[in-house]
Amino acid sequence: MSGPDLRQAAAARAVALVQDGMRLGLGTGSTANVFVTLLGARVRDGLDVVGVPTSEATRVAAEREGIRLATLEELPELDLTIDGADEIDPEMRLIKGGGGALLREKIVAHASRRMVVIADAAKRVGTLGAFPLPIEVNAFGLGATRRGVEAALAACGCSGELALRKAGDGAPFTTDGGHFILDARLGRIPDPEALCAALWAVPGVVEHGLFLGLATGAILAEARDGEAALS
Ligand code: ABF
Repeated sequence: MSGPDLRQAAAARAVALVQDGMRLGLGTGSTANVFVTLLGARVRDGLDVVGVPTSEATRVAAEREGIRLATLEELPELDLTIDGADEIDPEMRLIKGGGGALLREKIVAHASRRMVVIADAAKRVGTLGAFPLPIEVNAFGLGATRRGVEAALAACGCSGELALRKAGDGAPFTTDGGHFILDARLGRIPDPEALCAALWAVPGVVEHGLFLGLATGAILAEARDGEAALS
């Protein structure tokens, strides 16, 4: 059983949660992308939903599938968001943003009554932090913001390398919102709530990849006896 099979199984279960008339948040990443593809098939079978995409990549994929789209100006409250994650802990706290879409993902998740995470069960961790924490920052003042982020990390008992994310051509990676990302390799995050507050207090930090109190459910897929088991 491969990673794609597991993503397919989790996404298929999530599609079954979608009901006629729902206003949906459409996540980003390879698992969310499978969800968009499966949702497109249901839409072509007559399901009537409207989606708000969390990235330009997802917008393009959803349009290709014929899914009706809207903005949060038009639909400020959503029924359900389905999105992937990079890590999920036992309290359903998440690290997200490995794909760089964390800002729109968090805005959309916050606007949703429910947010269900779909992922390979390998994303489950006891303590968040093995996956580098993405911190989206304004390009203006990068050096000063970086120092502020380092101080916030240290104040929360986190240490590790802070790296400016690069694109394939070696230039800084730029998000859909035109910002940069600092990836913090921390190993473990002892107090995610404290770190969340400390990072938000740094001018220049636009958003970070700690999603706390946003996920209301998770569909995690793992291989068991050659089949995909969901939990
Ligand atoms: C998005 O896609 C991100 O928040 C997360 O970084 C990533 C997960 O990707 P995948 O489903 O490809 O593992 O949800």
